[in-house]
Formats: sequence, C-alpha cells, structure tokens
Amino acid sequence: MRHRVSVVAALLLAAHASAQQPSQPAFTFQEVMIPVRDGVHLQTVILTPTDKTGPLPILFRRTPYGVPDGPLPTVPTSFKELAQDGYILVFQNLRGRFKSEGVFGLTSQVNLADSTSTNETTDAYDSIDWLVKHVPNNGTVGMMGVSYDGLTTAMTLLHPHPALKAISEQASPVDQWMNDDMHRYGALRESYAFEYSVLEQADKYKNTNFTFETYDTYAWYLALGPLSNINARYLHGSIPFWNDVVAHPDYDGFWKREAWVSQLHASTVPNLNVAGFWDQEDPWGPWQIFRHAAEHDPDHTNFMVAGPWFHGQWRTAKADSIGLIALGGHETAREYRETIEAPFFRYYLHGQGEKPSWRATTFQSGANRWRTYTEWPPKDARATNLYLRADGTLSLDAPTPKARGATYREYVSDPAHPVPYRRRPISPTYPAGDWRTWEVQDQRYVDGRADVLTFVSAPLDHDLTITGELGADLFASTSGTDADFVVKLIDVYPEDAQPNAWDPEAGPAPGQYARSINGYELPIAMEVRRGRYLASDEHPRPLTPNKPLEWKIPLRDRDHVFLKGHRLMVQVQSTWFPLIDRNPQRFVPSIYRATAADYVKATQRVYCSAALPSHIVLPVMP
Ligand code: PG9
Repeated sequence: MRHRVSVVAALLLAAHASAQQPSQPAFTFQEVMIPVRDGVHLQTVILTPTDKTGPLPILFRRTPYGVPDGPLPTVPTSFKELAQDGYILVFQNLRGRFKSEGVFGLTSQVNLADSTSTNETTDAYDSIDWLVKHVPNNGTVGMMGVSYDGLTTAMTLLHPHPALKAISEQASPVDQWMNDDMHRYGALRESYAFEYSVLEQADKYKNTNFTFETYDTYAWYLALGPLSNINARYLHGSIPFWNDVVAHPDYDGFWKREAWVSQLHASTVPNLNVAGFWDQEDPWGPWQIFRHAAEHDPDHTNFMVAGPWFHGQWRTAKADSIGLIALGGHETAREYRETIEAPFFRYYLHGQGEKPSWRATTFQSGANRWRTYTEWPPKDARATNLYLRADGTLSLDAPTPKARGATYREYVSDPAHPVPYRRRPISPTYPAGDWRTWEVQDQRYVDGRADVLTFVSAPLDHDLTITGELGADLFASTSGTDADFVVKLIDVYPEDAQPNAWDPEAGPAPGQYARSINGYELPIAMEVRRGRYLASDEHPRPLTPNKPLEWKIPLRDRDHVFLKGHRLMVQVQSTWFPLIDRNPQRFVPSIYRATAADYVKATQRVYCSAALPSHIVLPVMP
C-alpha cells in the first residue's frame, strides 16, 4: 500500500489480527468514483465483511493518505473490536489526492452561507448521500478517523447528512494558528509545518518524505538560517500550503477562516472526541470540539475520551506503555476500543447496548487507572498556585514582600545555539523515527544548560492529583524586542523508582542504564508563547526591553497523579528547536522575512517576587 507509515493509517496498516491466512479475505473490495456537487469524482473503496449477512451500518473514513488497493485478507488489529459487530468500511481519498479529482488545498475552510462552494463538509455530505443510495446498508452511517481523517470526520458536524448517526473524531485539529500541528499561539512549528506541507503537496499520487542532507535534522534546520531560505533554496514556491504559512504570519482572515470550529455551537451528531495527553501533533483540537459542541447539547451526545497516548496510539495493538513509561499493566488502546469505542458505535449504529453515562473518560497517568466524569472539568478541582522561587525551588507558598535575596533568575538565549526540543540526532518527522514519543522524553538532557532554568519541589509526602486545565503565569522580561518563553511541567521520579534490572556484579548491558525510570524527568505539560502576540494575535507588537510582562501560557487539559515521593519540576527556556522556529529576539514585521542579522542574543529574566510571582496554576483534586 502507498500509505506513509503512520498511526494515521493504522486502521489499515496495523498488524493483522491473525497470523493464519484465512481461505477467503475478511472483506470484499470495490472501488468507485463518487460524484460530488461540483462534478468532481472522489476515489472511494468499499470493503464489505464476508463473515456477516444482513444490512450493516457504513463506517466511513476520508483521508489524504491513500486508500486500500485490494481486499483486506484479515481484520486489522485496530478494527478487531468494531469488526465483531459488523460494518461496511468505506475509505475515500480527499479531493486532489491520489485518483480523486480536483485540487487538494490542505484547508479546513467552510463557507456555510454558500451552498455551491465545496469543502470537506460538503464533500462528506455528498459522498454519504451517494453511499446510502448505492450501497445496501441498515440506514445508518458513522464516521471516524485520526488526525486529518479526524478533521474530515469532525467537519461533518457543521452540516451533517441526516443518515450520519454517530462520529468519532480522534485528534482533529481545529485552528492551525492557535495550536496543534502548524503553530502554538502563533509560534511556527517549523519542522512539522515544513515537512508536512511537503509530505502532502509535493506529489498528488504519494506521500513524500523530504530528503535531508544531514543525518541530524537539527543541524539542517540550523544551517538553513532564516526561514525565507526554505523557499529560496528548496521549495521555490512550489508548495501552496507552505506559501500560505509564510504569507500569513499573524492571526488574520486567512487563519480565522481556517478555524472551522468557530462555527460550531452545538452537538449536531453524537460524537466521541478522542485525545492523547502526549499527542505530539493534535492534542488540543478534540478538547475544543468537545467544548464548542457542549454549548448546546440537550440530549447529551457529546463525549470526551483522553488517555496517555502519542498521536493515534489508541489505534495500536496494546499501548501498555508510552516510551519508557509503563501503564500499570493496562493495554490502554485495546481497553479503549473494547469498552468505549465499539459500544459507542454499537449503540448509535446498531441500536444495541447503552448510551455512555459519563461525559468524559480518561486514563489517569501516574495512578494508571480509568476514570469517568459526569462533567469536565470536574467541579471539585481547586485552582492551586505553584510558585517558582528565585532559589530554584517550587513552592505552594507565594513569595513574600519581606523575602531577601534575588527577585528573578536570568539566562542568555542565543538563537545561534537553540535548545534542541529532543535529544540529538533528531530524526525527520516522517517516516518513523523518534518523533512519536518525543513528548515523554526524559528532560535530564537539557537540565543544567545555561539557557534552561530549572525549578524543583521537595519530594511529595502525599499523592497530588491534577485534573482539568493547567496554565502557567510567568512574569518575565527580555533585553530584546521579541522573545519566546517555553514552560514545561515535569514529574520527577524518585532515584529508586524501580529496582535495577541487571545483576549488580555484571552491571548493565550496553544501553540498559538509560532504559530505567530512576530519576526520570517526565514532561506532563509543555507549551510556548511568542512575545509579539502577547497583546494582540492580529497585530504583533515589539516588547519593551527589560520590562516585565505577564505571560499567560495555557497548558491544556490533563489528568495526572504525581505520586508520593515524586517531585515537581518546572523548566523555562526560550528556544525549542527545530520544533518551533527561532525567534530573532529583535522585533521584525514578519519573522518569515527576517534576515540572518536580525537573530540576536537576549537576556531573559523570570521574576519570582511578591510583586511578580511567576507560577503554574494546577487544578488540584481533593
Ligand atoms: N497531524 C496531521 C495533520 C492533520 C490535519 C492537518 C494537517 C496535518 C495528521 O497526522 O494527519
């Protein structure tokens, strides 16, 4: 198959359930070209299970990554739990991808006022209309998918076809300037935005992995210099989405139109939103869809599930760990599919079983247990400030005006030596590599760098549970006129969290020492903010050198237990490269037109005084 090796395509690509080759394929195969309202035809594959009779629901997925090119011999692992109930699987390439006609815009714009315009909402509507008329079915259609396929699923909420009875959007982005794949509050996700644009727009007929000249992509991005060199040296204006990114640095009409979720104000179709707490691509969108749909949800059809997962990990065979972090013997992916996803579609598409009684279900990390909530965030969570102290400690006590000593900590941020966002060498984003689990990487690799501030608490004398939305409230200044601040909240494991796995006489085998969680610094929440957008997303402004400002940095929804004996840590830094492009630290009208001379060192201060008390806001459960 032509898919990129990605969890996005895992529904099809996952290891097959059975090692034995069955005598007949699990699904029959049919390829059709479905016409939509503007006459474009979309390449669509219909897979009908061979072990079921009678009218079945259709489960539809719309993707830019390619569809199966033949019958599936066995049931894919990630679909096993659903397959027991029986679904006709339909896969469609988005307009402009592979054999689908039209142009692939890599866009989420929807103009509901113009019924003649086409977009992912109308293409889904027209395709469902065709499917229910041409494929024998039980009168119900469901949609589901991860990431781009989650986006095309979620966008049906804006104008659903009447036959669409349930969807599960999983890791769908909703506003690519605010968060998820392409930016974080206007700070460009350089490596992702660039490599993804190439992946999907270099060649209509395949997913294209950019070829780097250096083994370590950190070195490639650093040698690249200013971002304008991407077009000048490599793309030459050939990738439309990249051109859009660099033409629209600020939150202008282009990005606001892309933010399709701003048009969603009700739960229009029963929807199971799924998010990963360590999703390295789209951790934020599902929570926004959940909140927007909750604005009007009288029948309670809007649900949220979140777990300890990287992007799409809930579609892998087990997910009994993420990186080195074990999940208490739970096979979280299988358990999710068996006890949540399959019953959800069974209820809405087969009319069997019961509607979920909860609003949100999470797999709570640290404690490693499933939790259900009748409301999210739970009301009993109490906002609690964790203060950054000038002596490098963290404390629940605010600094007092009488406290003596330093009132801030400072470091020099140098764009010529940016902090790597994960340990070097950094593999390309696609295919494979270490991208999927970088968000759980042990942060000891930057601890002690002169341009990373570390604050750490005493060991906890009781478990500390945080459930709900977190945020950082930094008081910080820069000697420059623009700056980034990155905040990380970290769970520090005790030095003796687990017994050594080796014989004390023989010592560890090569590589084994680093595979322990003793002293591990596990990121729980990380985010960046860019100074030019502190006052306005639409109209960037220079910062006043050395003037302390309040930097509110949202750290998203979480459900984690810091166990007794663990310590909390906060790290603050001003580069996170090449995940986030380097801020020149000198204000320029557009960073995408900055020259090499614009990138300058700056001294950053983080204040820890009674008047300027930098802190993290934790939703602490009683
Ligand atoms: N994170 C990918 C994506 C989704 C939507 C838009 C752009 C990129 C994906 O994995 O599909």
